[in-house]
Amino acid sequence: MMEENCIFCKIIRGEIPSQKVYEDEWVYAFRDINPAAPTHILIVPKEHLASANALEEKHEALVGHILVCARKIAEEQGFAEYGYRIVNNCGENAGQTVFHLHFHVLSGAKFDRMV
Ligand code: DGP
Repeated sequence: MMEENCIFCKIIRGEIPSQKVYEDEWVYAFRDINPAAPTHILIVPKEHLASANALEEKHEALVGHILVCARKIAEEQGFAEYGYRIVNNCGENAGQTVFHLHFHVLSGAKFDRMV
C-alpha cells in the first residue's frame, strides 16, 4: 500500500525526483537530500510503513532483505571495505522526520561511537 501524501511514496512513484542507487521488487534506495556523511543513502520499502513501530512478524523477510540490500549497495558503490553505518530513527524523539520506514546507510567518514 502507498500513501498519497507521503514524500517517500512520491519518490518511489517517480513524482519527486531522486538519485536512485538501487531498486528491486521490495525496496527503493536513493541519495539523501541532506547528507550527513560523504555517502548517505536511504533504503526504503516500497510498502508504506510509518516507522519501525509498524513492523510485524510478516515483515521479517522484508527487514532482512533491506539489510542484505545495504551490503549489496555498499559493494556496488565501493564502500563495503571502508565500512558503513546503518541507522533507523523510530519516532520523533529518535530524530525521525519522514514517517515512511527508512534505513540510512552512511559512509566516507569516521563516525563517533553512538552506542
Ligand atoms: P529521518 O530524519 O530519519 O526521518 O530521515 C529522513 C531523511 O530524509 C533526512 O535525512 C532527509 C531525507 N529527505 C527528506 N526529504 C527528502 C527528499 O525529498 N529527497 C531526498 N532525497 N531525501 C529527503
